[in-house]
Parts: sequence; C-alpha cells; structure tokens
Amino acid sequence: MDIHALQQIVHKTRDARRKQTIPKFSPDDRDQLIHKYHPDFRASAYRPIRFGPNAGDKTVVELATLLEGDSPIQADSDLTPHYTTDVLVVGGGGAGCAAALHAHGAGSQVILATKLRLGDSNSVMAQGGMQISVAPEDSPVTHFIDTLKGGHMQNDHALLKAMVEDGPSIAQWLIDLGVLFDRQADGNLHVKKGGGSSKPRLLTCSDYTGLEIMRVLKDEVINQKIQLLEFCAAVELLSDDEGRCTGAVFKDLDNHRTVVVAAKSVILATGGIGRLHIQGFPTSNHYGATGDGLCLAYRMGARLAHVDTFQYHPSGAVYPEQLIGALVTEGIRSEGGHLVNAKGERFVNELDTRDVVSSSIIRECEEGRGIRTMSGRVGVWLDTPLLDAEHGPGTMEKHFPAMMLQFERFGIDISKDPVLIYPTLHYQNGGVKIDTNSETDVHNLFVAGEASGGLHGRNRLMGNSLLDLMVFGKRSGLTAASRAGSM
Ligand code: MEZ
Repeated sequence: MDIHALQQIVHKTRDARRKQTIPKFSPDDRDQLIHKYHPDFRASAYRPIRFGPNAGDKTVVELATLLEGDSPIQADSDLTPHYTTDVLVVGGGGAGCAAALHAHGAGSQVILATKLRLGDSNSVMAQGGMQISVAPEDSPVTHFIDTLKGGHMQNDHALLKAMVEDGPSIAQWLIDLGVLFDRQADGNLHVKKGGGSSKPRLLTCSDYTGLEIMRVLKDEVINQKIQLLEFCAAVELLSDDEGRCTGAVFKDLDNHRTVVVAAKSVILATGGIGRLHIQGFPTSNHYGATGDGLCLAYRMGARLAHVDTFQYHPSGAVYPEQLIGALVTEGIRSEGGHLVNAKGERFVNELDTRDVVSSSIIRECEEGRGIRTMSGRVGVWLDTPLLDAEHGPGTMEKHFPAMMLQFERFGIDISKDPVLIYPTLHYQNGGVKIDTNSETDVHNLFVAGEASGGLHGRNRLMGNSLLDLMVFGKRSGLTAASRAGSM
C-alpha cells in the first residue's frame, strides 16, 4: 500500500486508540522481550578485552578493536610540552564545560581542549529534559529507586546516590548562571514525567533543554576566559614513573601538528561512541562521538564497566525522508504521544523504559506489524493527540517550538504526515569505571559524563544524562583543582 494511504490509518484510529488498553508487562515478560529483541543481546560479534569486571568477554568488535589498537604516538616522539596547566579538560560538551568552570572557580589554571568546536556534543540532543527531584511529592530517594529499576539493578549505588543528592543544588547553579527552565504560573519550576519515572521530575526548557544548558555553559566558559584548544583531538595520555596521569597529546586538526599539554590532573569528558554505528545502527550522535576517552583511559589501565550495553533511543526518524537521522525527542511521548503499528494499534506503554520501548518497536517490525517506506526503511508511527482539534491550533508550536520549526523548514505538516520512527543508537550506558569524585583507577585521571560507566547500570533513564554531566563534571573539576593545589 502507498505510504500516504498507510498514514491515514494513524488519523482514523486515534479515537479507538484512546480507549485501547495497553498490555502490561510482568517483570519476566520485560526480561524476555529485551533478551529477544534488544540489540544488546544480538551483537553479531563480541571480542574479549583485558580489563573491566563487566567488560570481560562481551565487548562488541567495533569497540574492542579500537580499545586494543596501537597508540599513534611513537616511543621516541618528542613530548616536550607546548602548554602547562593545573587541570586539563578534554571535551567541550556539558561535562567538560561544567568541569572546567568548577576547576576554574576553585582557583585552578584550566585548559579545555576539544576535538571539534566548544559545545559540539551530544549534550544538545537531550532536549526532553533533565531529571531532578525538585517537586514536593518527589525526593532523591524516589529518584534513586526509579533509576535503579531502569538500570536493571546494576547501577553503582554510590555514584547514583551522589547524582540524585546533588541534583537540587545543580538546578540552582544552572538557574544562577542563566538557564531559563520552564516555570508554572506561580513561578515554581515546572516538572514533567519522563520514561521509567514514577514522579514528574523533568526540568525542561521547552523542547531544547540540552541546547539551552549548552548555550549558557558555553557563554560562561568564554566569559571566564578559560583557555581553549579547539579542533585538537586527544590521541594519548601521558603518565609519570608511578603511573599517575600527567597530561595528554593532541593532534591539532587545523594545523596538522602534535600538541603536548602537561597537567597536574586530566579530566576526560569526551562523550560516547554512537558514531561507531555498533551493528550498523543509525545514530543520533554528533560526529565527534567516537569513543576517544574510553580508549585513552583503557590504554592507561583504567577499568571499564558495562561496555557491552548501549541505549537505542526509540524515536529516530525514518520517514518523511527529509528527517532521516533526526532524533524526535521523548518529550512527545511525555506529552501523551502514541506509538502506532500498521494495524493502527498501540503496542507498548510509551513511557516505559527505553530498552523496553525500543525492543517493542523492533518486535513489531520483525513480526510484520511495521510500516515499510518506499526506500525500504521500516518503522512504526509516532502520533500525538496534541494535534486534535480539542487542544486548539498552535498547541504543538507551544510545546515543541524547536521541533515544529525543523518540520516547517523541511515542508512537513505533521497533522497530515505523521512521522515514522525506529530505534537509533543514542547512548553508551557503560564506560570508564569511576569513584564518586569521578576519578578512575589511574591516579589524577578523571572521567565525567557519558565516557564514564556504572551510574546508569544497563539502561539509562531519560533525562538522567544531563544531570550526570553536571554532577560529575562538578565533582571531577573540584577534586582535580584541589589535587592540583596540594601538589
Ligand atoms: O536524556 C535523553 O537522552 C533525552 C532527554 C533525549 C530526548 O529524547 O529528548
């Protein structure tokens, strides 16, 4: 059937879907679904790597090959430093900016080096919000329990406790810096419910939360005159005779030269690995997300945790064709969006955890209830009842201005052309093992944000990434600064 005819099914079935009872999963059903359909359990090839309690034999080949590849620096290379600093931050996204600002604020000399430009990062992709327990009916304990359940009870408890407890002070820090979170009519912060959460806890800046946070952090890094090295890709870490980290070597991508930075502490905030396209999956990630920090820390002997698990965001766009590669924010499902199969039926609670929702979409497509596009892609519809007349014109523009602007630019009218979606590789659940100060097994080597592992267990809850970046950016920045001061 022609795709436009198939789109009509979405409109025609909206009323019936409202009354539809969504099948409830028992814990066993959830486990079976994930084991059968989630890409984590279907990696075509794994290879063992040397370190890491949870990495062990199960490291997907794309990553294992990189981790155990050779160093690009020759043993006889000249490593005389071009720069010397107290704290070297590698990475210009949310965690890197937060780390640099806190280390600088604590009186350290800081250099922030980044492979692309300041701000080019996955932090801007977390548009749907930031989980922080600020509502009166919520608490850090409830946030802790929700996250633990979402992570299949595999989360590092100490890291998780640190994250949920620091949340409210992080919200205040961001507000003081100028982040414009959405507010209720009475002026209190507005919170929404996100996937896998028992309480409304998402602080939002409309549908561009990550972008707004990065706007403010980037401005602040520039205002504080923190020294920047842009277009510098970290290719190796330096260490002293006792194995302590003492700096990093970069390839300056603009001038094709090697740059050596000596530092008392190094913070890796290099993000994830989406651009490795594990198992050939499309990705929401920016082009810099190639696992650099993971490899550098691993080669120095740092252990890894949970690097056999990745997050596939349920709503990567596959149709209309102009949207291929775009991420449709989970915010749509937070506001009551439906996932609809070819029969016009909902098939999963859209606010279940991402591994369950993505596995369900893959199941629908593999069992013949997906929708095939002219170019051979397959997916399910994402529909939103906010388009119904009862909500009045302009409702979508009010709730999702950034997304609607993008649709308009591409000439897409979603009231007529619903979007087809399929899971897209979005996030690395595991990473370098750290302690609550964000320090690795290697002395003076810190890792913050997506490059670190343990906090999220085997499945991150929506909106926990932005908080992770801020909390462990801060903790790494402050500890690195105090370490530098005492040396
Ligand atoms: O945390 C995320 O990944 C997030 C909020 C993404 C989104 O759908 O907006």
